[in-house]
Amino acid sequence: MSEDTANGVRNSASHNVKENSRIIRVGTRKSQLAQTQTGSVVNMLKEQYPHAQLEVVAMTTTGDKILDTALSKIGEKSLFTKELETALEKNEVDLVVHSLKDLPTTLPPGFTVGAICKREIPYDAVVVHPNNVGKTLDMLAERSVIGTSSLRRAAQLKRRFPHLEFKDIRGNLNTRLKKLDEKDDYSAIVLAAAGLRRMGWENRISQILEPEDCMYAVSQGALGVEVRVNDPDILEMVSVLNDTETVLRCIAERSFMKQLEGGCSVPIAVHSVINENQLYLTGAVYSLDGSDSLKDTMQTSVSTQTQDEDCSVADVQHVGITAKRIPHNSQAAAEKLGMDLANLLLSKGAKDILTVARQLNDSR
Ligand code: DPM
Repeated sequence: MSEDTANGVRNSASHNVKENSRIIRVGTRKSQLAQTQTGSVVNMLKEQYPHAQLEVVAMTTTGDKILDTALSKIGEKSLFTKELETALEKNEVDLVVHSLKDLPTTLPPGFTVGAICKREIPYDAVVVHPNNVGKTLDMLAERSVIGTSSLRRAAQLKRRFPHLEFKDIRGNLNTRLKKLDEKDDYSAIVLAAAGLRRMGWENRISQILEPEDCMYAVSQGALGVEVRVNDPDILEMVSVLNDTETVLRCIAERSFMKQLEGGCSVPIAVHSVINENQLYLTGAVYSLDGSDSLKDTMQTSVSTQTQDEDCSVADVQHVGITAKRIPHNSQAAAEKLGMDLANLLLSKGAKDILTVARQLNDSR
């Protein structure tokens, strides 16, 4: 008898997946970062399921094609995900690996995030032009131009470093570094440290931005695995990738953003920590120039023990996440924390700040 059978129906369903009677196709975007991220998830799955047959399918998405327009201007939230979801829907692929920060807080019906892997460093990093090696943002000359298309980064950094100017820069990581190094348009650019690390470019980081300088984006640094809601085998299979702390922090952060009705087109930033069973969430909203802002912190109790079995509440979703094995009460508490914090900021006028930011950004 296989050891799976002891765990009942749910696991015997996933028997097919684990014991190589089914080929599992993993969808990814074609960029080097996306392929690296997908490769790391495939390796983690192979470690857990040495007999599984995993195949990577690489695709180009709209977001990869529109390289000249700022992300915040394109409007379409599912820019990097739509083509991959279509493939998922048609059973051409069985799971898709994303940077969780690129996944909208509301997924189209039929899809869910079945796993969130242990978070990489979530902070933003400064990469300087070769002429500025060794410098941090405060050391750069008056009116130096910093490249970023993130409204969130620009708003916070304008506030903190008023001597600097900010200009859009687009393209994948390779393109951005090239634009920085080979021209004299930018003195420095700001990118997610996680992406740089995954690409093996950590040595280009001249400064990691602390939360006082720049708080990170919702889910930054975490990888999410999107699956079909109605594919219990795959859902069960990928659930081994879930990292409890990352799942709870990302649920709280995504819930905060969802309640604020935010996306890429408004400056929203977060910071979260779990310490001795307390989940702390700091969230902020900014005007585009950073002059106006609201920021607050709230906390809730959570349990970070993983559970082998979570049958009773097996497939409950929280902000698009179906995290088997992670204590359900804690997921619900994390989701409530994000909503409560958003409501607190809304009661102080967050809506006005975001509405103005959205209008200004649309008319840029
Ligand atoms: C989103 C933003 C950016 C990406 C907006 C933000 C940055 C856009 C820019 C939602 N997605 O962060 O305020 O700088 O023009 C993206 C990156 C990663 C995932 C690259 C990056 C890698 C890091 C990760 C683009 N999406 O932010 O430098 O896994 O979180």
